This record gives sequence, C-alpha cells and structure tokens, in this order.
Amino acid sequence: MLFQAAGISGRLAGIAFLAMLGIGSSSAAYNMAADAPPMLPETILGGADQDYEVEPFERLQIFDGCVMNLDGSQKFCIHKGIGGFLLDPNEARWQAQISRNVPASEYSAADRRKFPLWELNHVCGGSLIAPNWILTAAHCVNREDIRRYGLTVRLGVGDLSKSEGVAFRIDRAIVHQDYSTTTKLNDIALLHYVDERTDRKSLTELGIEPIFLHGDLGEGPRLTPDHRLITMGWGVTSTGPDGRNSKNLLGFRLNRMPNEFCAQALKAPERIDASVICAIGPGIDACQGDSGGPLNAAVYHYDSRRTVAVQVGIVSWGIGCAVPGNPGVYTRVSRHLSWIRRAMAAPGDVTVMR
Ligand code: 4AZ
Repeated sequence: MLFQAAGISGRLAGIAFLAMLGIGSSSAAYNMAADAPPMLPETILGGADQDYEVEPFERLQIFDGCVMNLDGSQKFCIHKGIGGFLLDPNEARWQAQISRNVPASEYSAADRRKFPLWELNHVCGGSLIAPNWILTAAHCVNREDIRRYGLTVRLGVGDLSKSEGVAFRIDRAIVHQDYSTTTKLNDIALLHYVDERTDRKSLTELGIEPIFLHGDLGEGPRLTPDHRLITMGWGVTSTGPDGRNSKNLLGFRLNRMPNEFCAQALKAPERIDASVICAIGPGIDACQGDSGGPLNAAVYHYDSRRTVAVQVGIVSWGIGCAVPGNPGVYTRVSRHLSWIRRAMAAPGDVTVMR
C-alpha cells in the first residue's frame, strides 16, 4: 500500500472500516445492524448483471489523482486528502495473508540481514469468502512455490511480525484458465485451505468472518459511481529498491474511476474491459504485496436490513503506485461470480478452469 499524501493517521485505528466508509463507529465491520432508513448512496438497487457504469461520464476530467467534473465540483474526489489508516483485524475480518513456507536458510545472508522472514515470505493478500476458501489474484499463484515449499494463509492477523491469528495450510489452488499475463484480464484464483487445528475454536470466535461478494446478495446492490471504496493490505509503502512491506494491515479509501477514463489514463484500452474496476485515491494506492487483497464497499442489504461489507474487486495491477492520475486496476468480482461458484464446487483435482 502506498501513500504519498500527508495525513496518514495511524492513531485513528479504532474507527477503521465502517467509520472510514462513513457508517458510524461500530467495531463490527460486518453485519452491523442498521435500523434507521439508510441515507447512503449504497442503497441503490440493481444486481450484478447491471453492475456497470450507469452514469454518463463525459463531463469529467482527471485532475491531481482525482476525477472531477469539468465545472469543478468534486464528484469523484470526495475523499481527497484522507490518508491511510491502521486497521485492526476485527475491522477487516475477512482479510487474509498468503505467504510461502520458504525456510530462512534458503535466503541469502544479505536478504536475511535486511528483511525479516515474514517479509521475505509474504506473497499476497486475499479474502475469506466461504469456509476453507480464499479469493485472491491469479498472478499470486506460483505453482513452483506451491510445489517446492507450500503456501500458508493467515487469518485474523493485523501485525505480520507477530504470531497473531490462525494459519492454515493451502492444499489446492484453482486459477482462471483465461488469466492473461499480457492483458492481466481474469486475474482471479481460489485457494483452498485445510483446518488441521486440534483446538477447534470457531473462526467466528476468533473474530474471523467471510465477506460477501458483490452480486451475491439477494438483492444485489449496484455499484454506483459514488461508491466509497476501501482496499487493504500489507503491501510496500514506497516503491523502488528500498520499498518495504507494511507489517501492520493498512486500509485506504479510494474513489471509483469510470472504466472509460481508466482506459485512457493507463493508455491500455485492451486491458480495461467490463471485467475490471478501477479506483484511485489522491496519493494513495495499492502496491506490490497488496495484490490479491479485496477492494471493499459498504452496502445496505435490504433483505437483512443491515449494512454489510461487500467485496467488489481484487487488487490486480497498476502502472507504478500512487502515480498521480494512474488508477489501480481490480478484478471485478461480480463478473466472476459464476466462476467462483463453479470453482468451489469443482472436483478436487481441478487446478485450472474457465
Ligand atoms: C503489484 O505489483 C501491484 N497500483 C499491485 C497493484 C498496483 C500496483 C502494483 C496498483 O502487485
């Protein structure tokens, strides 16, 4: 996660996720009761099939890392100036860390002097979407790492340098068959883990919960251009050779950028189609090591009359990190719901599927 803007405010950790999205200060980011009629843009109904740009965006331009109306109103710049926040694991209960089990002895002495083992072995972020299933990016899955060392997923962890949360062995990875290393389209994968604990405390008791997927709710709320988004991860906080991962989980508020603009901004129209979603923040961005992690929105769920956290994207790629005017690109979850469902139901020997 990279931030260049001033105003990083780690002390505000306690009011993380929903507060960041403007929805009060409950410590439960998930299933928060919301009895009062919602007054949020998140209440627009639609459904996954309609989850695409619904407003004309012609009168917009990119300015200073934000998207603004030509008349100067800051329609897509509502969070300008707000930096990153330390996230407590309780406020990101679905957040997963994926690491590889390379022993310290396999790294050079120079690397070991410079980096702690947790940092050397950090691979990606991910999200718990169902018991035993972690959603992540296809580019996070390296079969050679899996074969030689194995992968571990950690849940319920905030500080990677501590032995917080629970760790599980990943026994299976399913990658989207159409993932393209050139266009980065279909950058989605599922990891299956085995729970070999003898002390069988439920994950809920440990403060770990799956996140809803966008489009998977009974009445899928449509993502609107105004939606406030947050991404989170342990990615590097600066680019270049001295870039280091954050040991603490950081969350960042982002604005949506319409795909049409995103394609222009990144000069990559062939890589920006309806299966991705773009987001941008002033001087803040996902970066190396955040990949595979979720892009979340808070939506009001009519069926349960609650505001819930919903995953709308998977951190996928960008051109640099927090480069002014360059949005980050995320795999659009609602476009891959059917793949996700079919992959979770596939026979145990399936490792690649379309
Ligand atoms: C990466 O290297 C990466 N700015 C992920 C996301 C972004 C950039 C780089 C988005 O995994």
